[in-house]
Amino acid sequence: MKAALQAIQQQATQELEQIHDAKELENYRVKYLGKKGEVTAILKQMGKLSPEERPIIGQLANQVREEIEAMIARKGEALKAELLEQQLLAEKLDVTMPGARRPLGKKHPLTQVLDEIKEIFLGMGFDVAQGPEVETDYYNFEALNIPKGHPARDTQDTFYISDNVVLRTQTSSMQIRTMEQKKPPIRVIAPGRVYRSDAVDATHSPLFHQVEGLVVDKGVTMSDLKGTLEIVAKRLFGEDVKVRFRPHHFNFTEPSAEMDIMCFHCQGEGCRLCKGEGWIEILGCGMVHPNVLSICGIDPEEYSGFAFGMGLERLVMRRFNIDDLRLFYENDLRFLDQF
Ligand code: 2U9
Repeated sequence: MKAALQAIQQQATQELEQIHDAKELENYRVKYLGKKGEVTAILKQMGKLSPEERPIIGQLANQVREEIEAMIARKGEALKAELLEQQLLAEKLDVTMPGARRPLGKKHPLTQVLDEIKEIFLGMGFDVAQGPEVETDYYNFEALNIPKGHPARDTQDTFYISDNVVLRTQTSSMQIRTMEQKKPPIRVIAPGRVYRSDAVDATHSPLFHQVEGLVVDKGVTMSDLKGTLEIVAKRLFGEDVKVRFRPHHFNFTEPSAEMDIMCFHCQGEGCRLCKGEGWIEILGCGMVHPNVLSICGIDPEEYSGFAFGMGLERLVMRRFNIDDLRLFYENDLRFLDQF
């Protein structure tokens, strides 16, 4: 038995060298010290020994068990330290390495120019109003001096939700609400999405963006309109830009006009960009119709105002020389990256 114990100890010492992880170490513990382990088996046979042999072999067996326990503990510590070392090596971080660069997102060209326009008007004391894209017939048409059956309704190709509810064809409802709620002086712009039942092509889309504006106060005149819109044109297209106003007709303004800028490509000579005109149309405008002021509870004898409206897509197309409006909505990064 003594020889058997010595053989076990020798074998256990050798075998320990072959152990490389915690699982193997546990198997090793079970093999020698477990309930059915080799040392335990010897201890179980102690009863068969003579009373003289028993304490000698017992002491030796305990020594062997304690030695194996100590080896397991030492090996366990060594394995842990090895594991930690491996982890530290794997997680080593070189803080001097350059970081991985992520591509930076950009603002959509429509948003870029809209932000510029908002800044220009905010700088001139205007508020920015926002409101619903689904509107009642009253706010979209009636209050703008376009009664039921008026031919001006046909030109706007309206999407009807029901007899009395439409997708707004212009953002003017916001100026109507502003006039209903506030006393003059009023200075407000209303940017936003509008809808018209148009077939999609290079210059038309059933959804587009407008920026409209309204000024109402005592003594507001056509020259305030011209002065204000000329400043806006210069800020957007450069200080050298020349503007002109042509008479036009809108139901909600009287008199009405369209504002052109001199073609920045040919300086008025006429080229492909301005279709030979020398001038490029930028926006529509006019003095707010007295009927519209009255409908909103503002006395046209005491107050006057001017209003304007521009299509954002067309403006951005002119600004960046873009020839197809569909590019704005396709989310093609090769296009969007250029701005
Ligand atoms: C109120 C009174 C008057 C807004 C105006 C225009 C002229 C205009 C078009 C430009 C191109 C629409 O996007 S477009 O198709 N708009 O020409 N809009 S005056 O007039 C108003 C608005 C609100 C209460």
